[in-house]
Amino acid sequence: MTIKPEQLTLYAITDRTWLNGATLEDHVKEALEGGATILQLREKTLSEAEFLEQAKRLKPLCQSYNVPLIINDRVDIALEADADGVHVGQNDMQASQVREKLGPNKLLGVSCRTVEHALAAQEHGADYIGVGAMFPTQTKTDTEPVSIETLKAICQSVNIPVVAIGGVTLSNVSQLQDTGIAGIVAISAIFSQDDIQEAAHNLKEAVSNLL
Ligand code: TZP
Ligand code: MG
Repeated sequence: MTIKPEQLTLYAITDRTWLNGATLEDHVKEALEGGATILQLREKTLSEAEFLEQAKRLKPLCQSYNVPLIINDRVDIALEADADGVHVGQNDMQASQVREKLGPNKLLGVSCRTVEHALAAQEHGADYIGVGAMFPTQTKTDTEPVSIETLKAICQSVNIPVVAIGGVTLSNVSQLQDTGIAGIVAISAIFSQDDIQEAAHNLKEAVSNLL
């Protein structure tokens, strides 16, 4: 399935770290109210059953905002929850295998750090590509930074949309101007903030101004 670039303007990825007693649905609703255009459920600590239940709870919420729900890593959970797609990294299931399991009607996103990764992902059926980490981040510490030049080269080499991820904040988002991205991905710049809705709104405005 293809995704419109404008659906990737502000890509929010969930994180339970800052829930502080709130539910993930509460936080996601705030991000959606703030204007997130696509949402990824990323769970690194839940059991399989809990992950699936969480995905099933988020599905109608995202649908009510007309926002695609993407599941991190787990094709089986995406299919069972009838999510809109899956996002995989270079160390997860191969993109071609994911596409085969997903069929043509779901979205597939692939994390890439090089032009070679990006061309392979496109060839294997990816609908969009995530590139990063672009800036230092506490959220994922096992990733080396990707240069702005590499980001630009990736955007030029593929004909599917590209989003920039990793350490993106209101203060550095302008550095992504003229790279060719369709949007930005944020975890902490949205979900660690006291006012999630306002954080999402401000980020979206900043990104929209440079696209
Ligand atoms: N992949 C590359 S960097 C990253 C992921 C999942 C973390 C992004 O989180 P943040 O808080 O927006 O830097
Ligand atoms: Mg992964």
